Amino acid sequence: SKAPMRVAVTGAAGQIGYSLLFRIASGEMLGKDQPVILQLLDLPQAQQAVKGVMMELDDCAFPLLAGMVATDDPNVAFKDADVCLLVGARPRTKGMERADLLTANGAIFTVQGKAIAENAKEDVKVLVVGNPCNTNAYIAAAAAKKVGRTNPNNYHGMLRLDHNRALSQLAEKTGRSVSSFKKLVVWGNHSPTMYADYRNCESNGDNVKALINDHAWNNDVFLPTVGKRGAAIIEARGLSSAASAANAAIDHVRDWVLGSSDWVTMGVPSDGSYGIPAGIVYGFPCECKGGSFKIIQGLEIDEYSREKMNFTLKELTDEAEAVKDML
Ligand code: NAX
Repeated sequence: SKAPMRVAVTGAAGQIGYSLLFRIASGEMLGKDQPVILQLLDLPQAQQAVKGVMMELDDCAFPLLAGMVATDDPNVAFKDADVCLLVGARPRTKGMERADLLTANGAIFTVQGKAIAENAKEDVKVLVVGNPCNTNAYIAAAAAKKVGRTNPNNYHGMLRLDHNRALSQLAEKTGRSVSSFKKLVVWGNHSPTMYADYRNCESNGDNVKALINDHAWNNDVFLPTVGKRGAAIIEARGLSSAASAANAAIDHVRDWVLGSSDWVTMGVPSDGSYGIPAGIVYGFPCECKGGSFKIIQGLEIDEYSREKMNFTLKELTDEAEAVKDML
């Protein structure tokens, strides 16, 4: 049988953690034949809650769960990790300015990026879920780069929830199944400015843009619905998206590790593709094979798309500017 893989999860006592951990332990992320060891990081005051979650994981008697560690020390949590899911972050509280939020998270993600680079496997794959996830991944990658050892391109932000939300809106609009849609991409930031782009999307041999043929719907209904979906969930549920966010994290890492059969949206450090400045963590269409990913090249960018892509980029370059003294 295979040697266990070590998966570090931060914010393990939180609501996303509660949806995520059980699915990782059941083999939905790394494969039904892949044993896993969970290394759970949370704040000191959350350690008791983490213990409770571990008791429930025990009680599932998952055949693939080969061990668990709970800690408040990033150096312990990231030790020899193959995959790190950075879910815990400083939430925005009443009266907190955007700049304060960025600095509070900057402090967390510089520490965690350094600890990953010093302790994890050299080919570790890191996915940041905690918001602002693109900039938090950018910060972690910068901190990791100073240490060396790990690959700075393997520090990702999660855009997959936006991708999946867009798929479900397309399915509803056209009456077709979610699985019929291929080649969708969500460009940019995980925020209401993201640009979900179905110009290249196909469904059962049809081009989806031609099929829908409704620019007003795209501009006035589809993009706002996908962009504000997180707020709509909070409004309806009284709590932010958790199970769907956990599901998206599973999808992102599963495709990265095991390969993708379609384009997938990943927030990855730009290599300059499509004119996005190098290093900015931006949603791109990617393909995964053999444990690595590459950005799909050569897509045509029309004027409308360029404007949308620049708008969401501006938010990210502003955030990068705001944290530059921390890097
Ligand atoms: P919760 O508040 O339920 O849980 C967060 C957990 O993280 C808590 O247990 C807390 O103690 C822990 N934590 C805080 N700082 C930590 C640190 N420095 N080290 C380790 N653990 C720490 O939040 P939850 O609903 O689980 O959401 C977690 C994060 O995901 C938030 O930042 C949220 O904004 C973000 N989201 C990102 C999404 C995405 O698509 N990228 C969508 C869902 C979600 O909004």
